[in-house]
Amino acid sequence: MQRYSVLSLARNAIRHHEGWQQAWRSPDLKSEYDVVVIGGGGHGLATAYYLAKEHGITNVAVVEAGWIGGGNTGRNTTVIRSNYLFPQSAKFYDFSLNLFEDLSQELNFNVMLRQAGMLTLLHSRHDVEVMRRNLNSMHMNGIEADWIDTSEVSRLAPGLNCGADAHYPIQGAILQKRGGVARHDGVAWGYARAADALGVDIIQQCAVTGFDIKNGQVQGVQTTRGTIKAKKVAIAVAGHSSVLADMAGFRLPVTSLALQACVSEPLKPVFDVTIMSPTTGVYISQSDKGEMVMGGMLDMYPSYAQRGNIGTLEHIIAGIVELFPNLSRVKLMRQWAGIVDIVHDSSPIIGHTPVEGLYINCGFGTGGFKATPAGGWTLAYTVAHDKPHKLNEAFTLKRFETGEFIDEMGAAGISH
Ligand code: FAD
Ligand code: PYC
Repeated sequence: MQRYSVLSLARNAIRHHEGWQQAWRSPDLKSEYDVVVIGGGGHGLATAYYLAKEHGITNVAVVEAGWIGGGNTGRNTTVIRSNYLFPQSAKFYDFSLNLFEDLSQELNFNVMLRQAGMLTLLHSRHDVEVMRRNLNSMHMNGIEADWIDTSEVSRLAPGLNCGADAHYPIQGAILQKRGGVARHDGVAWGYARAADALGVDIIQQCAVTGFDIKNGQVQGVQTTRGTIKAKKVAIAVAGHSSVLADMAGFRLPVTSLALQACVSEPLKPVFDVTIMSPTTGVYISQSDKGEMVMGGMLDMYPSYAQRGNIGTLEHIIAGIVELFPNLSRVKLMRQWAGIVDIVHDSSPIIGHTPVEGLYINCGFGTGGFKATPAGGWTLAYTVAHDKPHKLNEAFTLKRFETGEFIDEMGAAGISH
């Protein structure tokens, strides 16, 4: 564990910040591991951490094509919540939220969790009726969430146009008090440092280019830095899942699409809740730095280009200004996109693949940041025991044979 005093901060500043001890090693790649995890995003790093911590499997490599957290983990808008519709999802996402609540202590790394609440705005009688039903299911699934009226919405979100003159007048909202945000880089770095301390090798700038498969059983992976032997391989590459599946000779029910987001210039604190408006298709939160963090719908054509088109960005801004007219005078500072892996029932896939010894975590689409701890935890369990845990047994590829879909389109936040 590293602790830094004010003195050591000053010393490192004088050294132009060149003397810092690295938070994780840059080890040489070994020729063989017990498990190779492909993808150094939050899910891959969490998988490696829980393999080591929960199952004692420490001879593990995480191989990352770029830099850790450089994919969707570092591009998302950090919303965390568990207000899903079906019992399987509610259990899974609430387990993740529970893990998030202890994560800073668990990893000894501040992931800056802020549980100021998550508001889902209701703009019509239809929204109200649908969300009342959803609220009942949440309660039946043990998820705490409340109906709040427009005056309470207005108190929690100063600047939000709650008047009758709004294009889509606000009729109330659902509030999940335990919802909120966490620092996405912190989650990746925290898992990386803790996994490294348990002996996991984190190998950056190492892309997997193929699989060695014999008699239907994985033997290892080919990478841009050579071949690695491993009897167990776990894929956690989000928007590139179909590419990896293709390398291993099977197909996934996944489409890759760009999802974009943007931030404004920093402002003084305005509100601390996260606000989602399914009717206008946009959401907003204010970061600890003061920027308004905003996003909306997917760019609706398949792509691997990590940028979005201007039409979708305009849609996001129009929706935000509709909700917060005062923000029309605020400058937009940055825009970016990530490639998300969309499954048509808006639920993830965590489990076996048709290749023995090859496992996958994908399909989280627009909403997998909140699932980082649970995604890693359940994938690690599945790899270690060669069978899914109760929490992910409904989320395997089997449901595409049996038709037991878990349609979370309405609860996926940004619908997909
Ligand atoms: P990633 O972080 O993408 O990691 C996968 C890694 O695999 C990448 O680093 C990539 O370089 C690597 N990789 C790919 N191919 C290879 C290869 N051949 N060899 C080696 N490595 C490879 N979710 C929420 O819950 N809340 C939100 O508010 C939210 N907002 C979002 C906003 C945006 C703009 C975007 C794009 C996504 C958002 N999401 C949100 C979704 C969330 O970001 C993802 O579901 C989640 O981060 C996926 O994590 P991951 O670790 O699976 O993938
Ligand atoms: O899943 O809550 C979510 C989300 C918010 C913004 C993008 N995804």
